[in-house]
Amino acid sequence: MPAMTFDLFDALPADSNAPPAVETLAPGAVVLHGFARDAGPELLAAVQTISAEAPFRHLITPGGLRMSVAMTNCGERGWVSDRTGYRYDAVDPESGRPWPAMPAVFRSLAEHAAEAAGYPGFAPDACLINRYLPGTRLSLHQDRDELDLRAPIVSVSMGLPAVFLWGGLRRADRPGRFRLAHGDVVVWGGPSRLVFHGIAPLADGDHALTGSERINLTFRKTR
Ligand code: MD6
Ligand code: FE
Repeated sequence: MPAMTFDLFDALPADSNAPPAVETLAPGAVVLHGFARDAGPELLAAVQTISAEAPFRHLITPGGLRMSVAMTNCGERGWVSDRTGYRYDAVDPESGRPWPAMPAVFRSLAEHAAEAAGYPGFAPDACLINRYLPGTRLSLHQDRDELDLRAPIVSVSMGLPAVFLWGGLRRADRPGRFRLAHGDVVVWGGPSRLVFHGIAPLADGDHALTGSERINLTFRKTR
């Protein structure tokens, strides 16, 4: 057999069931598999610093339910919920102080991911940080509290893997299920910007960097 055959064979993915590096969910929406893996330790260290200043908390929905996801924020504005509704606020209502600044490593990763997904010039002013423990879920929702819906959202998954529920433009649309692993980045906008989505209850596990947690960063341009 000519050597070339072996070269070509070696070029095939080791695991042909592995998802492609870029997976398309729908028009305007992609998963960049592993895009944030190298930055993981630095991103997680920054999450520690931020949550020391603005601790994770379980927000109350307008309907009076306590969210199972714990949240905090960094950047110029943070997403908050209480009995009066959802909003972006420059001040952490728990402390009365501005949210911690967005670290340069966060901003740079978000801008590069957006560019790689076909959204050059993304300038996030807010980063919502979600913390999941086994059993934590996020029910189907749209992200529609941002004023400028032309900007995409960049979402970074770290720690334990999750099942991402990806629906349609109507709440009743039956969602597909996609695995999001440590280092995966979802970018979506354009025709998919208002798609309903959520996270299935997190399975038990132990991750080398986060233990029993999943941490998700979502970068937004809120105005
Ligand atoms: C999460 N993500 O991955 C929840 N929203 O934990 C979101 O709700 C989300 O990943 C808007 C855009 C991207 C997202
Ligand atoms: Fe969302």
